[in-house]
Amino acid sequence: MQITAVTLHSIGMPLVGAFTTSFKRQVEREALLIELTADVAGDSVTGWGECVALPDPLYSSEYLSGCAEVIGRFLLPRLVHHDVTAETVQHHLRPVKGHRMAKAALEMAVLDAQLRAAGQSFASYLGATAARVPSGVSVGIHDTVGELVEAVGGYLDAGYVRIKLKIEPGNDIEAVRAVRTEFGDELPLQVDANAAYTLADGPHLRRLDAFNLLLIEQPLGEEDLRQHAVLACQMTTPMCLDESIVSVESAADAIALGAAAVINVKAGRVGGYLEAKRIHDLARANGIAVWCGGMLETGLGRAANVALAALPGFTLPGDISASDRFYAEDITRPFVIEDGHITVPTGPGFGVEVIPERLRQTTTATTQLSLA
Ligand code: SMG
Ligand code: MG
Repeated sequence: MQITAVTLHSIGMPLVGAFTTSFKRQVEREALLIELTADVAGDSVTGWGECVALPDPLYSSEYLSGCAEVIGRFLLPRLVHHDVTAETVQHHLRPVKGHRMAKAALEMAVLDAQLRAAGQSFASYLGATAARVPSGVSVGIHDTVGELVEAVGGYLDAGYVRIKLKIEPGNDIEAVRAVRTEFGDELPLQVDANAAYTLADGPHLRRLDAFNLLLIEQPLGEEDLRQHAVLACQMTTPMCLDESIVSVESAADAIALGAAAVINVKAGRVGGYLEAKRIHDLARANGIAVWCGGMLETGLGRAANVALAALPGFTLPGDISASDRFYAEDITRPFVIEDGHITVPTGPGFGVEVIPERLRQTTTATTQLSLA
């Protein structure tokens, strides 16, 4: 395809309730959407991408306004004078170091346009095998254990099949104990620290082993692969990495080191859905379970995540909740939870349409990028 126009849409959507992690309390999702129009064999098609970066560089080094700058100034110029396909975007962008979330968003828009032109769904393109995926929910840190237990109860009533508790030093053992006591040993339960601990916390974290958790996600720093391997030997709870896995190469290293028994796959964090698929394939060949993470995506990114999670190696429920877990109103049709599952879209591309009225209501800035 030949790219003919690219518009960046900055939007803001209020969350239905505050979402607190070890690094931030969030009450709104600011997001960056890419609307890309291209000429595909004489037809004009439009595809959409979503950048998963947060406004501040607290989850990872990337941040939203930085991504917008990188896309317009360094990434798009490397695509415009080529006949690009989704499969060659990564190749064209490789000279630019890092900036994986920015690259992923652009690749996503190209992919959506390409699949729409071909009339193919993303799930079928990937080779997805499931028609619906089990829905897990990520529960933020609450002020009191009582409020946390109440929130978990609400999600279980809604049908979520797996609970993930966000933890941090001082909000960990007792929170997990309270949820186990209230909801029993059978509840599929896991925790996510977002890099809030150090290896010196090993003896403390080992206390989590008593609660039969599915996994502990990213207790240590992004660059602490070897330390995660050491910690994994000190605990019986399976070690899962999120922030540390930024590419198929880092996934290969983590597996070889024994730093990850499980991998949280997020397309944005690893530079795109095609790299995410490669990590799925690598993990599957190594007998490592993967599950699909979330970044509070709008319906666009959520649609793509649901298709990714329908690949056969995604053997654990993902952080793929219904749209209303975060948003009263989405910018696409909402994803709903039915019998604990979310249905994989079957329409062309990601299979969802941005609702113009909703885009208008949520937009904070629109930028038409130069193709010169
Ligand atoms: O989209 O359901 C979601 C959020 C899942 O907890 C979630 N994401 O570290 O896995 C993670 C976090 C990253 C975003 S926190 C603002
Ligand atoms: Mg995480």
